[in-house]
Amino acid sequence: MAGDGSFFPEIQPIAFAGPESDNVLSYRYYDADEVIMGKKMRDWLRFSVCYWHTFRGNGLDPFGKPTINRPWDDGTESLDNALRRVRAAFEFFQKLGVDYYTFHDVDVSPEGATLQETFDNLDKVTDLMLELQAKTGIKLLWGTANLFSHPRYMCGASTNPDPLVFARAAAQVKKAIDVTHKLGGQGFVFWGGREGYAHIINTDMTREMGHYAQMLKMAVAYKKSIGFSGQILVEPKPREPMKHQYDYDAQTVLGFLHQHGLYDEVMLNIEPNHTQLAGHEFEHDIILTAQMGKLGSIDANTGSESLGWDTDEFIVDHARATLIAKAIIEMGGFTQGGLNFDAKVRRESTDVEDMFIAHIASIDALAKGLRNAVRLLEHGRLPAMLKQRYAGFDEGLGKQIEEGNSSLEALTQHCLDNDTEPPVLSGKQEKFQAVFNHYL
Ligand SMILES: [Mn+2]
Repeated sequence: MAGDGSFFPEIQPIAFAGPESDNVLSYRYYDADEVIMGKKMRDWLRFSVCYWHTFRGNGLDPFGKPTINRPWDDGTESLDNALRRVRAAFEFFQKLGVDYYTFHDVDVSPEGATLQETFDNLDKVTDLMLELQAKTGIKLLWGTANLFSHPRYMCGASTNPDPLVFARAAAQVKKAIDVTHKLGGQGFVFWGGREGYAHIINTDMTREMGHYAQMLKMAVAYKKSIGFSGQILVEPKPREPMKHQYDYDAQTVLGFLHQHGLYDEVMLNIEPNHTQLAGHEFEHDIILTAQMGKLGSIDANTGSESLGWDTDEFIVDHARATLIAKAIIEMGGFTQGGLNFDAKVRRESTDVEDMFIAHIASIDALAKGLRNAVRLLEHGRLPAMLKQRYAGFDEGLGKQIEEGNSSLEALTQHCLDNDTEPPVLSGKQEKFQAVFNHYL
């Protein structure tokens, strides 16, 4: 084991034990090397552990102090503590049996007294990460820069009214792309936590959004200049921490990218809890971007319908997992993205084994979802029902409309020549729902 087996002595590597297993420290549905629909489960799902929740989360909330103390973490911002935490993290990834992880710059490495010292710290910590990657075969899914925690970013990073803050954010982005590239990461994510406003009266939205587009253009240009082949991703979220955030939801971001000539350069990282905060159903943005060829990666989590904030819970619902897996299969699988657990154990779940159980339960739910989606698609009944619903657009008048070969005049003439009401066609929603449930 990467950490000499010294951080989780009670936990054996998590193995596939089959659906009859009652051991919560085993997989019932996730058999990593099993081939289904022509691909190993590990390659369909590309599971990733996030560093920020799982190795920096301590249960702090606006009403209470930290509840979670990890035995390897002395709670200081020392370099020694950061390096010890990296060794614990790699042992966790390895025992869990995931292939990928993700991190923000400040998750792994302490900020120094100067920018140069901050960079030097990040170099030292990522040197150890590179060494442990080589030793374990674990890979970096994507990296990112935290441009929202430090007070300097309180009024935005690339959307800050002060160009010196923009410059500081640019320096942080450049360094974070450099270490992501060094670690062989397959993507770089922008989540604009402070890229929005608290009140419209002191905000010039057009200038701020223009500046944000400039930051993305600089990142794309820099990525190309150093030969970094990972994807640049934007992660939508409508609010929290800001009252309004510019990356509101997937459709908003796609329009923004198109407006600024970035559509072909930037993919989306979709987090279902953020989709829910935007007022959509859990699966909406995943299915939308998958169908449009813009789903780069997924931050696999969910919220609570009864709460209006981002609770970052692990997905355990089989119906939802099936909808996600179906979208992934229908787009042909991920190329450089994956299912990254941007999810945290509850602040009341304070045992070390809870970290494992939470990930195992969600990995298994998504693996069950994959198996369900494969049966649903191979059986073909539901896809055939959907195709039938739109069959009118496959020929004649419908085909002319769809292909742009019709006009208001031509359609008016058609209606006058055939002056009858269109038939009432049932939407059959309940039948679709009933058939979907056959595969769960
Ligand atoms: Mn996220």
